[in-house]
Amino acid sequence: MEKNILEYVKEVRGLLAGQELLGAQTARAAALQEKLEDQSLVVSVIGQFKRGKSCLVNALLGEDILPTGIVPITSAATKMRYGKPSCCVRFFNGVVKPVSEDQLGAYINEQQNPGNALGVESVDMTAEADFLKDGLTLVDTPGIGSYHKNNTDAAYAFIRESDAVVFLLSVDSPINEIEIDILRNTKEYAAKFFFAVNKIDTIGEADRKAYVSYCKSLLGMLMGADDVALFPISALTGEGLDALKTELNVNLRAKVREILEESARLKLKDVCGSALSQIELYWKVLLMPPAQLKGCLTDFKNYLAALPEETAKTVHELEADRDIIIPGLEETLKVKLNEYKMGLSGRVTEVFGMDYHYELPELREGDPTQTGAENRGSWRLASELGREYLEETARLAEELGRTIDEVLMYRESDTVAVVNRIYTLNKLTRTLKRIRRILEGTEEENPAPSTHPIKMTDLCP
Ligand SMILES: Nc1nc2c(ncn2[C@@H]2O[C@H](COP(=O)(O)OP(=O)(O)OP(=O)(O)O)[C@@H](O)[C@H]2O)c(=O)[nH]1
Ligand SMILES: [Mg+2]
Repeated sequence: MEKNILEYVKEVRGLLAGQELLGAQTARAAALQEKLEDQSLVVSVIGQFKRGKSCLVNALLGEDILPTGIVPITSAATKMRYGKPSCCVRFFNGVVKPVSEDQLGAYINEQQNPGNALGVESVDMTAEADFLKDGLTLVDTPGIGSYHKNNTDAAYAFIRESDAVVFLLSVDSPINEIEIDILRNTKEYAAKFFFAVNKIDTIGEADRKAYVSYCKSLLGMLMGADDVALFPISALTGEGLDALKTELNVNLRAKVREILEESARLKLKDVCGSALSQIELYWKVLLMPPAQLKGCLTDFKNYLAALPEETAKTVHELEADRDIIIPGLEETLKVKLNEYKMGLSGRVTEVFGMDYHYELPELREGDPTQTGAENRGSWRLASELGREYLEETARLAEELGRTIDEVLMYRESDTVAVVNRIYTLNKLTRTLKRIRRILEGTEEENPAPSTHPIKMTDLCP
């Protein structure tokens, strides 16, 4: 590609910005730009459940930081970066809670947090381990394929963010269908693979050799490569770890820029694909039989109309309608506001089948600028905070109702506005498809610019 990948990321971000229904893709393009500018590389340890991923992360760091165990355990991704030891749990509703290392299990162990009832999105940890130097993020992901489907989903969600992966097998079994699936999926997002087979301390030399030779040829076939390096290791005894570490130093740490660029290309291709699918969903809604569309809209409007009563109830239950001071109320209402936004997007998906994205502000527990008695704001009257919450939720609902009317061109009396919207959308579709083809290497850059005037076909999906 002539243009560098950062320029394409910026172009896609610019194209998507301001498109009401493409907020999630815009946010991903923005995150990709930040990642490339910061040159921050994410390497994840992935694999089927119980292969020894958490043990391997501990071994690479040289510290027993992560909980490990015999039964399905890890239920959320833990991102490790270099820094003074610290640990924060990140929840789906935007709350970020500092916890001590020994509390970690309560959030990321399937047994202590079954089905992820606490809504943990991921954990951010810092440790002063040499392996994490040079801005590397090492991630322990949940195991894939166990009875606990939420762990599989959490792992797959994180794989999308990985630039490189250490794919961990174990001598317990040769590569199976689940692992082949993981590999196929990961190839869509990660630019570099390192393969290791764990628990070699449990078998003899002859079995090791047979295992490695069998899996190496299978992996070669799956990766479309003549030769794939497969590192036999024991995360428990440390055997073979030095060879794996050397490989990671030579082919990961020393090649950050190269890996990031390739990973950004894969991820940007996915962002374009996801924006195109969302546009397709949007067309499906627009082309619904009018009576059906009207039914959906009525459904949605009824939902919005019922919200003020619900939010008033919340305020009342929290006693936020009284002239008293309630410590921590401001923080509670901020969390409720994030959850309110999550409810709105969920409902759009439910009724129309499309995504609707809200940026959720991060809410740090224990941060004096946001919470706690030191915060002057928290001494405000509950009634005032409650009123603000009611106003803000009403504004969000009204804004969403208007956006939905606009994007679905409902009750739009101005024909020019309708034509413009369709034309812009079709132009965006064509541009995204072209960029995706360039990223795939199936189209040349800089074709002669089109000079044709607007045709009827520009106005149809
Ligand atoms: N013998 C032996 N056992 C190991 C080795 N590595 C891990 N184990 C054991 O395998 C079990 C699972 O280890 P974990 O590190 O928790 O595995 P995991 O892949 O993180 O598990 P999930 O997160 O639940 O998918 C534990 O009982 C470990 O002690 C190893 O190299 N040799
Ligand atoms: Mg684990």
